[in-house]
Amino acid sequence: MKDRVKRIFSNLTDNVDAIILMNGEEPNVDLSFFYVTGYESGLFEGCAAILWPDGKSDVISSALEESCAVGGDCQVMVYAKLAQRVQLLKERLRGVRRLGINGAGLSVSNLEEIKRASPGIDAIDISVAIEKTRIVKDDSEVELIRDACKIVSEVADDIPDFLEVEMKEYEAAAELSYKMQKKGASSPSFEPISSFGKNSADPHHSPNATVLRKGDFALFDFGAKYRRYCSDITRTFVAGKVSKRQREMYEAVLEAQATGLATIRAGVNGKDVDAAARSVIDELKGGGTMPHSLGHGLGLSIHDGGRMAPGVDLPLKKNMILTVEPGVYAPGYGGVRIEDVVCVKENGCEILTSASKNLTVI
Ligand SMILES: [Mn+2]
Repeated sequence: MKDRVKRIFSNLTDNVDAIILMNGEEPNVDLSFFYVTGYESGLFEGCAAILWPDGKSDVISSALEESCAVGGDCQVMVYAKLAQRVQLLKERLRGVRRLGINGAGLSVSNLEEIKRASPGIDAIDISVAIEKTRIVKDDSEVELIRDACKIVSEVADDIPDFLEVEMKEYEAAAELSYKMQKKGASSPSFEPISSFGKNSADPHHSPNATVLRKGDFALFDFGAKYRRYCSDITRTFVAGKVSKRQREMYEAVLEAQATGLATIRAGVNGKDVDAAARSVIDELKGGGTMPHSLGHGLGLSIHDGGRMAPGVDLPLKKNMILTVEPGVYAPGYGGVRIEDVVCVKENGCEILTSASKNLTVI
C-alpha cells in the first residue's frame, strides 16, 4: 500500500510532515484508513493511521482489532485504554509540525484529541489530495470492483425470475439484498431502491408497501459491497404490457446511455459526457426530466469523489471508475433509469456491469 501513500503525498498542494487518518465510531469511520492499510477485515473504530512521505505508515490499533491489523505492511502499535492511545499519538507525532488531516473524514472530537496529544501542531486539511488519489484506481482495486459488479449483474439478470405482480417494493428489495449476499457480498453498498409505478419518478425512493400493478414501471437501483469495494447498477422493467410512452422513455434513456458511454475516454471532460447524454433526454420534450448528474465515482464508497454533471470540471483519467446512469422522470407517472459501471481507458471505457438492458416485460 506504499504506492497509495506516496501518491497521496504527490497530490498535495501544501507541504506537510505527516498525514493522520483517524476513525470515530461507526458510521464515522474514514474509508481512506482502509485505502492506505488495505485491511479487508475489522471495524477499526477509534484507530488511526499516520502516513509518512516515504510511503511508510504506522497504525495505532485498538486491542480489539489487533488480529485484523497484523500481516499488512504497516507498523502496528496497540492500545488497550484511551489514555494509551493519546500517549501513542503523542509519541508518533513528536517532531511533526505540519500535520495533514482528512477534513472530509475526521470528526471534531478526534481532531481535538490529536491537538491535545500534540499541542501547537498545525493541522492542514489535505482531503482534496486524498480524493484526487482515490478517484484513480490501481489495478487491484479495479479487480475488486469488477467482482462486486459481477455480483450485481447476476442479481439484476435474476429479477425477471422473482418479480411478479402484487409483490411489494420492500419484498423485492429484500430479495436483492439476500441474493447479493448469497453470491458473496458482505452487504449491500447502500439501501436498495425498489420503486413501482409513479414511485419510480422519485430517483431516490425508499421502498415501502406499494404493490406492483400491471402497466407499472419497476425500477431497481442497488449495489454490492465485496471486500470493502462497491458496485452500483440500475435496471428498469415494465409489468404486464408496455405503453407507447413507456417505450419512448425507455429507448431515450438507453440511447442517452449509449451516447454517454461512446463519449468516455481518458482526456474527455466528465461535464461533456454528461452534456452528450443529457441532450438525448432533452429531445424527449415534455416526456420528463433528468434532475441528477449522469454519474459519479465509485470505489470504497458509493460516491467516491468526482461527478459527471453540468458545470463540474472532471478531466477523465485512465482507471477512473464511474457510473453512467441517465434517467428520465415524469412526476405522477413514473421514471426510467439505466445504470452501469465503467472503467475509463485511454481510448474508451470498459463496462464492468453486464446485465441485460433489453426492455423486459414481467
Ligand atoms: Mn449510482
